[in-house]
Amino acid sequence: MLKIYGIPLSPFVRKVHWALAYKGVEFESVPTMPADDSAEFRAMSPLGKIPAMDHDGFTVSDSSIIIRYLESQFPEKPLYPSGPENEARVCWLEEFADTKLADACAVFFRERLANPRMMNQPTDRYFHFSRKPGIGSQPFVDLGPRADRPNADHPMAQRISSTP
Ligand SMILES: N[C@@H](CCC(=O)N[C@@H](CS)C(=O)NCC(=O)O)C(=O)O
Repeated sequence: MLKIYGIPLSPFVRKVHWALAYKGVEFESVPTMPADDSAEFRAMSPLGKIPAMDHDGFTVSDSSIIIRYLESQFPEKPLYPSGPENEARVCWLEEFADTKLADACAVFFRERLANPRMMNQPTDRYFHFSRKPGIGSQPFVDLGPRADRPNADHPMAQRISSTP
């Protein structure tokens, strides 16, 4: 039996659920919070991150690694294109989505949803969305201006924070 550990609120967990649904592979979802410190979970995910996978006793973590494993085990409906160039392009997009894009979205998830609605904590008004002309819509984390923030007097921090 294939088990995926992690709560589906995590985009990385949903990414694996979606890959399995696309491939038509049945699995059991085991709701597990990030940083769960049970010995069983840490044996699968030493960094404490979700998702982790248990496939008939073989365990591994990280959404991209899990999906590469699934691609080898269940190759019938491939998720990655054939050919080294196309595969490299898709892997680059996946890496971008998992890092820069996820980090940018995490700020809004934390400040707009998690803190005010789930953690009963106020939103940090110094985080907000702005645009950089010429690049199009792009998320920025506002780091200034505020004396106790790093680079608060940097011109870019001033410009970003003054952009409506
Ligand atoms: N690169 C990892 C990222 C997974 C990740 O950051 N998961 C978050 C939840 S959305 C987590 O478990 N965070 C707990 C921690 O960092 O301690 C992947 O693709 O699976």
